[in-house]
Formats: sequence, structure tokens, C-alpha cells
Amino acid sequence: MFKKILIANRGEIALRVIRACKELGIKTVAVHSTADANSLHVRFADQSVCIGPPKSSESYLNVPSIISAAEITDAEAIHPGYGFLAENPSFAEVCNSAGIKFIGPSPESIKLMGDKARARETAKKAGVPILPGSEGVMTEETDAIALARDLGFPVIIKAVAGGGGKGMRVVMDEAEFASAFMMAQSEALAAFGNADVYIEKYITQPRHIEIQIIADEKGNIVSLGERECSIQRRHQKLIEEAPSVIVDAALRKKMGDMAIALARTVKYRNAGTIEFLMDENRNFYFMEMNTRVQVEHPVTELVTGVDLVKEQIRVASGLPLSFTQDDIRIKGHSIECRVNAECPDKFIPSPGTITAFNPPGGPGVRVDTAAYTQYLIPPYYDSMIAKLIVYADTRDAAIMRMKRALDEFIIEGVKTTIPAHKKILDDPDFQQGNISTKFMERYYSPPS
Ligand code: MV4
Repeated sequence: MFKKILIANRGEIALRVIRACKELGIKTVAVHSTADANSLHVRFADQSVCIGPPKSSESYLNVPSIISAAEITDAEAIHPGYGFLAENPSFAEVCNSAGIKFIGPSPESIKLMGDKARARETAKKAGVPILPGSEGVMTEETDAIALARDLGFPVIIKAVAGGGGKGMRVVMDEAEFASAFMMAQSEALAAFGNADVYIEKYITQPRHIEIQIIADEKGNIVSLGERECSIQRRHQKLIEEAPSVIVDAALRKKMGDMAIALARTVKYRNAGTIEFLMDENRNFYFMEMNTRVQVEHPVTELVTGVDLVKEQIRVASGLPLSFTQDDIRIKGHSIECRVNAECPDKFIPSPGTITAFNPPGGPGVRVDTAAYTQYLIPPYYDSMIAKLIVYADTRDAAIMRMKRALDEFIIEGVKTTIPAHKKILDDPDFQQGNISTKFMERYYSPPS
């Protein structure tokens, strides 16, 4: 097992990794920008290194600074958390060549899944259902129109280098296809430096359901069930839960087996998530694979009893998974609300000083946060200030518990998304599990 790990991240996920390390008896090194000198991840780590000015590009994305920090502190491994360098294949590569273990998959796996057209082809090869669409990249407009006509409208044009909602265009009919195709290509070029796009049949009201897997370096791969992440706005998830109301044991097994098949095909190791779109008839289709630990990992931890971050560290050190597929039972229900420092209706960031902070507690409540009273939310990073996660025997009980916890959560000095969460939890459609990625459009009038 590693003796010392550097955490190349900030905020709640840096704390989450430090907690796992402490319980495993591993020393920790925090890195931070000058804006984060007073943050809790710096305080709770055994050592800390300032890696640059506030801007991410000069600190949390500064590969030479982070590698130097690991070298001067003798850290044997780096946990990247999520965001920042977590899905950067060059960073994983540089870690490996510096003799530092990157706690995550191989650079090749990251690169493959980062190319959404190649990921789609790989899923197909593994026998995972994909939506009807192009074979690889579409370059010629006439071919693209012919394919779209074949598929039937609506279709969606997606950037190969996109993902997470960036670089997509929905095309409702043939008349608007040609201009949408050209705009998708030029937007992709501007945003990612890569104009390549591919085409899929568009599902109008899908659910977003994702499967958590974890793989060790001996070829064992286990699926840890699904998370339902349909409650999102502008591709930012707001609420996640496990299990999904729509997934029964048979469907969970089928999706889990598909996720494992894909992971096996690419010799995947460490934690990963296979995202699916699901239609009204419970058909599911591969969307993307995320090659990192995700924000919403706690709901899976609570319904499986697996500590995903500890397990990531264990398998990265070469140890086998501490459980088998047969050990995994989905028990109870978990919901996570992402509490952002945002204007509740407009969802625009609201940075500033938190003047009062009282996180909820009591039975079945977990709060993952790096905030505290008098904490100054820097404007440079994302606006999430806490994840409020509840666990209960049933979904109904989890909803009641979440409402109770939201009532207890006092945050003063900045506007937060807590009122929006209360509204969603009171919604009859949400309560009945009648949700899709279009839920928030119905709920809040579309952005003007
Ligand atoms: C789709 C889709 C419908 N049909 N693909 C959005 C994020 C990116 N990963 C892909 N996305 C979508 N792809 C087909 N063929 C709808 C979306 C989508 C979406 C997916 C999951 C969660 C929220 C979403 C919001 C809008 C669109």
C-alpha cells in the first residue's frame, strides 16, 4: 500500500480523498492555489504545497507544478479527484513516466473514452447497445443528410471531442440540417480545436442512468448498480439518486453486465461510470464513459456499503478488489442534492463570504463539503459548496429525510440552490419518480 498520496484537487473531493487516506493509514499532501491557502483540504492534509495563483490554468491544471510538488514531498501516487486533470490523458502519462502512480485508468483508456465517436464504436464492439447513428466521424454534408434521412428526424449532431453536453445540436427536420451540420463543426473546432462530429438518432425525453463499475489490476470488474441523474439543468446535475425507480433487479443485471463488458474490452482499471440514455420503454443506449470518480459517487456508496475512494486507492496500489460481484446487494435508497452558491431561480453564481453555516445531521444524513462559517467562496472555481446526501430504507423515506435535512441546512451570506431543491422534492412528478432530463424545463421556464 502507498505511504503517501498527493491530492491534485480542491474543495469537498480533496477532503473526501484525505478522509479515505487517513482511514487507510496513508499520509496526504494537499496542493492549493493562493486563493485556497485557508481551505480545509490544506488544513487536514499532513503537508501542503502552494502550486500557483488562483486561476486554474496556473494552479490546479499546472502539471509541472503538481509533479514537482509530488517529487519534493515523496508522494508515490496522485489522486486527481474529478474535474481539473482527472480525465487528461497527458497528465496520467506524465505521472506514470515520473514514476508516480496515477489513481485512475491508463492514459489509453482515458484517451479512448475522451473520443466520443471511438467510445461509441468500442461500445458497439463490446455488444453494448448504441443508438442508431453514424459509423465514426461524418465529414461530408451530403452523406450526413442522407444518413439523417435514413435515421429519421429528430437527430443529434455531437462533437467527437465534446461530452457532458458541450458541442451538441439537435436537428428537428431536414430543412435545418445543413446549417446545423456546419455550425456544429465550426463550434466544435472553436471549442475543442477539433471539428469532427458524429450523428445519432435523438431521444426526446430520455432518462440519464449511469452504472458505476470498479476494476482492479488483476482483471476483476464489479458493477455497483445505477444512479439516476435525470434532474439536471444546462447539463449540470442537481439531484442524483440510487437506485433508479425505473430499474429492477433484472434490468440492473443487464446494464451492469454491459458496463462490465465495455470495461473488459478496453482493459479498464480503477473506478469508472458508463452513462446510458433510457427511453420510455426502458431501452437503454450507451452515451459516454466517465473515467474518474464522480461528484455523485456517495449515493452508490450508501446503497452498496462500498467505500469507492478507498477502493480506488487499494486497486491502484495493486491490491485486488475487497469484494466480488456476489457480495454486492443494493439496499435502501439514497438521494444527493448538490448545494451550489447560486441564485436559486436564475442559477447564476453567487460568490462571497458564508457568514453562517450549519450543516444538517442526524440519522441517515451525510454532508460532503469544504465550507465553514466565514469561508470565502472564491470566484475562480465551480459554485458547488456542499453535497447533501441522505440514506433511508425506501425512496419515500429518503425524500422526507432530505426535506428535513434541507430545512436544517443554514447557509447565510450567499444565495444557494436549497430553495430549488425543496421545490423539486415537493413536486408530485418527482415524488412519483416520473422524471426525465426534461424535468427542469417544465419546472422552471426555459432561460430567456
Ligand atoms: C443525447 C440525447 C438524446 N438523444 N443523445 C447530453 C450530454 C451528452 N453526454 C449527451 N447528451 C444527450 N445526448 C441522443 N441520441 C440527449 C442528451 C441530453 C441529456 C442527456 C443526459 C442528461 C441531460 C441531457 C440534457 C439534454 C440533452
